[in-house]
Amino acid sequence: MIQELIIATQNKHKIGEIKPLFPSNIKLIALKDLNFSEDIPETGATLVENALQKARFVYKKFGRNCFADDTGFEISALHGRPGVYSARYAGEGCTPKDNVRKVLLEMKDESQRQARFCTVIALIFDGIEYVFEGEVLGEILCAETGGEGFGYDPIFKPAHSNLSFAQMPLSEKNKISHRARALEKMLEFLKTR
Ligand code: ITT
Repeated sequence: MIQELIIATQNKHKIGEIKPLFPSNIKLIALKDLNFSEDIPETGATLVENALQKARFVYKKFGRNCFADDTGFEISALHGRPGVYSARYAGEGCTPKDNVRKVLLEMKDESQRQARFCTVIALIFDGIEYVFEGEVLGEILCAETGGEGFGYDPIFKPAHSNLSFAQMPLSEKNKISHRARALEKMLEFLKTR
């Protein structure tokens, strides 16, 4: 039987990454398919709170199974920043490029360059909430490198790779990414439903 699942995001890059990882027996429904184009509030203090807040918002509105992704980019030398503030690190209304520039500036003279991406997926299935997490460890590059991907991808090089996320084709990023790992756990869970 085909299951339907709403993806509770307005970020088209996330949808582009998630879609190819879905099996054909699950139909992914985007918010734009439901003519819903508003930003979903995310005011929590953690990725888990934000993911749950977004999923609950969409579940309340449509009353259908759904999941949300909240992702943070955490840099050790910056004590975990941008973290939960990854989308608006350079200030309200900033662009992803502004965020990248701010990080590069803050990291200019820093030799300790460890960083990680973490994705929390909150799923609401038949009215019950589930949370899945994925991470990828790596380091901050000294300059933007590559034109693929989105957000902080041009300045992140995963461990054991010679390429930044933005130098990889999507199929490569999707083998190791934070998002793919969290999604894999959710898809394993859905197999049991
Ligand atoms: P939704 O809340 O509508 O899902 P968003 O863009 O606000 O979209 P997040 O709060 O989860 O999503 O993400 C925060 C920011 O982190 C996002 O705007 C990107 O710039 C960045 N980001 C998220 N996932 C990323 C990835 O896989 N690679 C690089 N940057 C990423």
